[in-house]
Amino acid sequence: QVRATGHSYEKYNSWEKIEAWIQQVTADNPELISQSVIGTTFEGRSMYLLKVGKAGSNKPAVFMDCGFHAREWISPAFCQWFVREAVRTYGREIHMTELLDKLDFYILPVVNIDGYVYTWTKSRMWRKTRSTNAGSSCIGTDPNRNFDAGWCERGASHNPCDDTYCGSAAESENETRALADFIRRNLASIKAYLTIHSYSQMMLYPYSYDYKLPENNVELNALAKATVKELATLHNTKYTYGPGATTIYPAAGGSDDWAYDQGIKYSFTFELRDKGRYGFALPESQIQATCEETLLAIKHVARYVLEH
Ligand code: ING
Ligand code: ZN
Repeated sequence: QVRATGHSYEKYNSWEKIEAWIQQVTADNPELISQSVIGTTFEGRSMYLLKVGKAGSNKPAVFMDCGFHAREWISPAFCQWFVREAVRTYGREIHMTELLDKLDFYILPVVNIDGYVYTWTKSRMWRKTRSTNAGSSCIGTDPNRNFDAGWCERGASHNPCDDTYCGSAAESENETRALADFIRRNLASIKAYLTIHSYSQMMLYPYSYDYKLPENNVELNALAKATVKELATLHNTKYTYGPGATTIYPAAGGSDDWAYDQGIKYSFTFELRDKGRYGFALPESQIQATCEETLLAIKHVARYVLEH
């Protein structure tokens, strides 16, 4: 399907290959995919957003992003896998067909493109963006500490040299501002916000910036429980689930908490494989199994959202 770009769904792809893939998959599937650019990264790269779904009016939408953190390579691999499976199984598999007929998926394949490029070219374990910081020689802000949700109150640092630096202000980064602006503009249609990270095998919901619980926490807990059960049916991969603050750690400024407080009542952070054996350096041999099981989870959430 995708030719001559050197792109492979079973391998990790450089940004150059992902960018070529974005153009190719859009060109090859005009009935299902349209493309836009929602912003520009600090280093000037275009932030592409794919809208995946059968054309229709007033459709609800699910927003999903990948590649917040540069070193979490399995995350962009999953967004690519998801788009491929959407176009490959539309009209062939009843559930995907119904999902794409009735809702749109907004897919942001890589949020932190500059950081991702840096992990390919300079330092594999880089996490943050690549923006400069006034008064410091240290580079980058943690994009998942940069949202206006209890910004920098806990589990985040005011020191630009730290990996969890919250930035000079909420939405100080081009990348987070572009994402937040898009969601604000499309709040009427976006019913779910899904953000894909690694690693730990967890399905997290708000809140992470505080120990309070979301108003629909009973529903979110039940949905997460059913979703991780579905995920495990494929390869018996075990996920834990719960509110971020008590399930992983308290951390302010995350995108899921921010999206939830904007009124998006189904907001989840997924932490994909593994649980630490390989960590961020998950071998390519696990891409297929990881993406297949995660696809089950995402389809489960989307179906739930459609029915509620
Ligand atoms: N984990 C997330 C992080 O940004 C998280 C956990 C989720 C924090 C939601 C805050 C809100 O630290 C990884 N692996 O990045
Ligand atoms: Zn992350």
